Amino acid sequence: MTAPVVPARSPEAVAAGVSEAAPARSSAELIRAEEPVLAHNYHPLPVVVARAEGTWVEDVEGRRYLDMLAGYSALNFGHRHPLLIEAAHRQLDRLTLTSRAFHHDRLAGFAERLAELTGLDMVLPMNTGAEAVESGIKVARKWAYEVKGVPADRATIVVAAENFHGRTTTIVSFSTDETARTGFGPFTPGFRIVPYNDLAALEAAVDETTAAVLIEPIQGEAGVIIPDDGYLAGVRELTRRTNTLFIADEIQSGLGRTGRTLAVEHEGVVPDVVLLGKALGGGIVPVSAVVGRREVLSVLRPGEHGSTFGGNPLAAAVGTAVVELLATGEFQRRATELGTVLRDGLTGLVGKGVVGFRSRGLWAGVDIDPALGTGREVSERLMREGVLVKDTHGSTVRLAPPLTITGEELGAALAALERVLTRRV
Ligand code: IF1
Repeated sequence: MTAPVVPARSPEAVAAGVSEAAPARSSAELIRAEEPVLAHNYHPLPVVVARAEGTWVEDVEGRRYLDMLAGYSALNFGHRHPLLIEAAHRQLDRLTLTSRAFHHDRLAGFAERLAELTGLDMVLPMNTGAEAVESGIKVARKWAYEVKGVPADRATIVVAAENFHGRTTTIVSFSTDETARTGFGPFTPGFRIVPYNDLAALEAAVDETTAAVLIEPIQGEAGVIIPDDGYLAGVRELTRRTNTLFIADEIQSGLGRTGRTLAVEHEGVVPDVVLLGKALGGGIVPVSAVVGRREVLSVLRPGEHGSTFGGNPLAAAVGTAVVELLATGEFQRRATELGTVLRDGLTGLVGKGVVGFRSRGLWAGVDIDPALGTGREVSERLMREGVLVKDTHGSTVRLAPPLTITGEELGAALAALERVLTRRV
């Protein structure tokens, strides 16, 4: 079954969805209009999304596409999940922002439910993933000075090569991706970089100055790189033995994506700190959080850290609804079951344009035969087949659909990939 490309609807029908104040412009006109006025920090596919529901997005002209990127895993529950939209609407009609200069009636519940979901004790609510990472770095350093006894300003944090933790100056300070770093120095000191999935290298890098090991349980942007069984357990053992914090960045791997609430659960590991973001906001508002052991987050005292929007009522209401959705286990089950369909489908394409892939749950990094084109070229061909994906590096394409995807939709996406790889459409 091919993903239906709905014929363009009448301009009047399309315009009906657009506010009368703004005259309806075509996709091409909107793309052209962006050029002089929008920073060119992305090279988007030439599709202009105007509406979406569940696994499907629709462009300005009414063409429909299967969304196999899901906002880089920020749309785990699909576009506009009805329960999440309802939670947002209810809160929009009551209270949206107080700042944390005052309490509000949604924050305790959000923190309680999020702590319970992760098996940890305390929550520091922030907004974007990078803010959660930055906050985790600050808390780890303060814990090192006040609890571990590292001399002032000497704390180190060990990270993995090929990491992706966000785009702030400090975070790109420890990136190994020249594109993400070049031109943004000077950089923040205090980080040591070791090869991912290498416990010996990690052991050698951790010493009495080390506050934390910060890693992704599965490296997303690197191409869905899954470490060997035992790596995460090894990191846990090493950090416990050396009184070092294990900080797991689950911003992309967490919240159901791999078939578990957190990816670390595949090895039964409980980190000292978990960083969450993306899908925590239900694809509606930016919501992120640092969730950790009491001993760690207790180092923060009034006035030492903060954020205008961190933990705001609308974010807390949506975040609470997201946690309630995850508490049912439905999305984790779907990611596991349909992950098998994805894995089997990709296995069938190995040797037919796919040279290799890595997958866990509904998350896959697919290495395309470079002879067939770059990841970008494959993404463009898939777009013309009604499927939206994003390439990572070179000829690797990432597949990360909403966890609400049906077996039929997943089959349609895999069929489109096969057509693109075999018929050179
Ligand atoms: C972009 C991909 C990139 C993340 C992990 C923290 C953050 C991210 C594991 C920061 C964000 C996003 C950022 C976005 C594209 C996407 C991404 F890996 F998901 F594909 F870039 F590498 N930790 N990842 O994946 O969260 O501040 O963005 O909320 O920057 O282009 P954020």
